[in-house]
Amino acid sequence: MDASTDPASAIIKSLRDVRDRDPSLHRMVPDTELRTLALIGSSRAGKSTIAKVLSDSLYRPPGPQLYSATRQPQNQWIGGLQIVDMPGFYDKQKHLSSLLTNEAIFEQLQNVMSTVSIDLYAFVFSLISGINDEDIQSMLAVKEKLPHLSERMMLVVTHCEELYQDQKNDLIKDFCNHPDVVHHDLRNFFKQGTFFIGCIRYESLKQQNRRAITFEHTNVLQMRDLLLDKCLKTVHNTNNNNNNNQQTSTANNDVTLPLYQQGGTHHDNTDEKTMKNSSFGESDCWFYCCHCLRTIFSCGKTCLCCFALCLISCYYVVKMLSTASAASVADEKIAD
Ligand SMILES: Nc1nc2c(ncn2[C@@H]2O[C@H](COP(=O)(O)OP(=O)(O)O)[C@@H](O)[C@H]2O)c(=O)[nH]1
Ligand SMILES: [Mg+2]
Repeated sequence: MDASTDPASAIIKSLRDVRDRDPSLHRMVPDTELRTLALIGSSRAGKSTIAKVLSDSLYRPPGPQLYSATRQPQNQWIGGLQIVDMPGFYDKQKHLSSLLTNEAIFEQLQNVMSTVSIDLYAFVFSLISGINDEDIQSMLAVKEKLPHLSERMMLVVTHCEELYQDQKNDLIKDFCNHPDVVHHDLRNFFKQGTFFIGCIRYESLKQQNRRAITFEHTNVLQMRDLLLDKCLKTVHNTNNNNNNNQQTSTANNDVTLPLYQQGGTHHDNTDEKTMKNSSFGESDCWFYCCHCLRTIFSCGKTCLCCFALCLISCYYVVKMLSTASAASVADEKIAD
């Protein structure tokens, strides 16, 4: 709708004026703070809206829609924070022929993971539909196919613009006590915790309800701040080299470019490739040893475990060789 004829515009404008007078209310990410956040979850959970709200707390959602809008990974930048917005599982389309299967979405995710180094993954679900079977099945599928992401996985609940803190606490308790969550130990999969987000409601805008809009926006600002804070504090530890690569490329922040055309974000993400087929956890010592066996030849880096393993192996090899040569000397003596 044209801003000049849109009755809610004046309310949004006045909120924007107040917000922009105090920059601490609407945290922006410096270009030098390089992080990547991936948004995954069921279709219509609110992933694309999160990307918009992180960019602008006063984002105005469109009216209700029935179908999924995101068809392929979308790339968006907020300063140095790159947000990868994935198409949702259990795609909803008008024509069955254009439906994206869950397998196709996993393939897209694997492609992204092998191209971009992701610091944090947000599994998104909507408060509106409650936690439904599609959410649980999607969580289980992600946990099963990509168990190593647990260390970098957080849960984000959308549509929380009207919630008070105690209601959020109750939601977390309810989630933890959900029979499937308990049965599959899903709670432990989200090692980065639970976060909440929302946006100004379409209905409040439609009704030009200044009080509701102001209340929702105040909540959105707080939730957005906490979520951004989390993004900035979390750096995936194998990311250091990649970050150095990125440092030189942030000037190329064209948010309209599709994911694979973003200059400078194409990392050599062999770590992800290795982990894909690994059943070891990241914090597991053996994981690092296996990791070392790969890196020891390429960059010479190794860990103490591998170093000790090498020493022990060398000791036994030398011992075997000396026993063998002693035996052959003894054989020769006997033969003489
Ligand atoms: N009020 C409100 N509406 C939301 C929120 N998140 C998403 N929506 C609405 O829910 C619908 C689906 O959101 P979308 O971001 O496209 O979901 P996606 O398929 O996961 O990307 C849209 O109509 C959004 O406007 C939220 O936090 N609060
Ligand atoms: Mg979307």
